[in-house]
Amino acid sequence: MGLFGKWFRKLRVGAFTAEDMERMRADDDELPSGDNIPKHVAIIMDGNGRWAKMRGLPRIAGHHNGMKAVKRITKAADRVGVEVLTLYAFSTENWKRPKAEVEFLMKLPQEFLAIELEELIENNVQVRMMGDRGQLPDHTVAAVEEAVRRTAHNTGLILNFALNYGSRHEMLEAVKEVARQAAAGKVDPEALEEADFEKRLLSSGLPDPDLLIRTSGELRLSNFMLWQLAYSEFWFTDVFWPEFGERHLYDAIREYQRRARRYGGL
Ligand code: V07
Repeated sequence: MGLFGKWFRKLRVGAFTAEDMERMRADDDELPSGDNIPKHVAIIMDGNGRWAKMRGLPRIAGHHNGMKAVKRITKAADRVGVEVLTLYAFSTENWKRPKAEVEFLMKLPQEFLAIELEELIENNVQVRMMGDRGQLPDHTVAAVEEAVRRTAHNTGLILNFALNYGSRHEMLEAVKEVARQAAAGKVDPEALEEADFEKRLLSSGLPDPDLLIRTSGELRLSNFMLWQLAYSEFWFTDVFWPEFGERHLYDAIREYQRRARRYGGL
């Protein structure tokens, strides 16, 4: 069917549903607005290596261009009023990659912050990190902690990097802490509530993600925020992360808004 065939057919029979009207309005303007902007957007930034391979470039070129997308999407998320942006930068499984690639990846936080930290501060962005600091190189931790410290009092967008993060590990650590307290007689196991568990997760204090985005066509969670994503909307795209632009984020958010409206109407 042609570009307007779908609408043309409906025009002829004169039957626009409320949903059609919404979709046509949303297609018109780029920037999502109004109610129902997701407060917390979480993104699995996949497809950097594949993007590079398709161009005959080394994988690290893909990671480098992925970093540019981080800047672009941080600005775009801030612009539409997202309050928390969580980005999966490095998983606990990523250590299995070739040593040289891991070493390159571990320099990216420094490189990113050397270029962007001043602007993040100017824009009132609060940088956070979620993950196991123990196995990370000192230079990586130092750079991230400096950014966290220098932006701790900012009140704008929370830019939360999942770095050496794995959800099962995160939950296991929370369980161990609760179990230690129970063994010490400090908590009654029967009286435990979700909140007692939640406050021991690395995302403690943040709202659960409203919207999860994964790029590059993979349809898995890959050990990312398993507890926190229990009620989130999922949005997948074939676009590789280095090519992910404002437009894609806004498409995802508009789709989220559409779903939220439908759900709210029930
Ligand atoms: C990384 C670029 C984005 C695509 C995914 C893999 C490669 C930004 C950071 C970062 C992390 C912490 C921080 C500031 C910036 C980053 C890694 C990889 C390991 F405080 N991009 N990016 N870290 N990539």
